[in-house]
Amino acid sequence: MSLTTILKYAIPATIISSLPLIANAADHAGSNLKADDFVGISFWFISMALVAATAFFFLETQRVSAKWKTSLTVSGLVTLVAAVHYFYMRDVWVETGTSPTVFRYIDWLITVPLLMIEFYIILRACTKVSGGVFWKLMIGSLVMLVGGYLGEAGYINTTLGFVIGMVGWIYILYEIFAGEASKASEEAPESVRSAFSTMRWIVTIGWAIYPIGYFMGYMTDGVDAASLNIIYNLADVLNKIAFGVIIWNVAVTESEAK
Ligand SMILES: *C/C=C(C)/C=C/C=C(C)/C=C/C1=C(C)CCCC1(C)C
Repeated sequence: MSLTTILKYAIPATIISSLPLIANAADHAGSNLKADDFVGISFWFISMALVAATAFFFLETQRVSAKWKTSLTVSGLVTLVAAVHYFYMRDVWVETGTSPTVFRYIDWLITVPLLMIEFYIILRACTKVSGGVFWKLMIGSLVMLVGGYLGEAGYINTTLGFVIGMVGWIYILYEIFAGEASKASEEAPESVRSAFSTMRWIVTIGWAIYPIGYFMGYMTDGVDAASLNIIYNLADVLNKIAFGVIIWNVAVTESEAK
């Protein structure tokens, strides 16, 4: 057996066998989960869905052609990083009944840039796209998240935090709908163009759930901490798992077309 063959099986096997261990490591609060704590239950459900999605995306890298492997790996990293944060967020919620804001934002700070990189990677797999696209999407994400964090954590006025966050998000939307990323996507094959288009609708509609939650949670008396966490949790299923599945679909379609 050659080294590459050994690695081909050893790497996914190691990753996948370690996932339950990771799930267990952060589990201090499990026994305190109450049957009527629906927010806590949603944290549990979603953390397990994220673990399963991670195993799936990593394993499926074996199936697609070389140039699509990176996008699937990145999808798996998004769900892996989120899964680990969910274990900790779940503990904070179950133990204290308060919003795990710090963990939530650390997670976003890692996963949002990774999701943005996906746009760049899938374009790079099939068109000529400049590195500037990558940096613009990165800067937009940072402005969005730093503004939101400063607002939610009480360092600045919540309205100001909201406005700064919105500027970052609108800039990202501009870039993927009308800017350089959008223009580059026009040269891509049909399946990539359609995936790109679905991905940007997720960034529009799926991502809109977070500022709406923020607005209702901090700027009106609309929702309490429990509802805000349910809203953020459900949004993550769409924006992390479903987003990854769309990429998986285009990767498989394009790989089999050859
Ligand atoms: C996996 C996590 C994702 C995709 C998180 C996305 C988060 C946002 C799109 C947050 C957006 C916000 C604004 C647009 C303004 C107010 C503050 C935020 C940070 C909630």
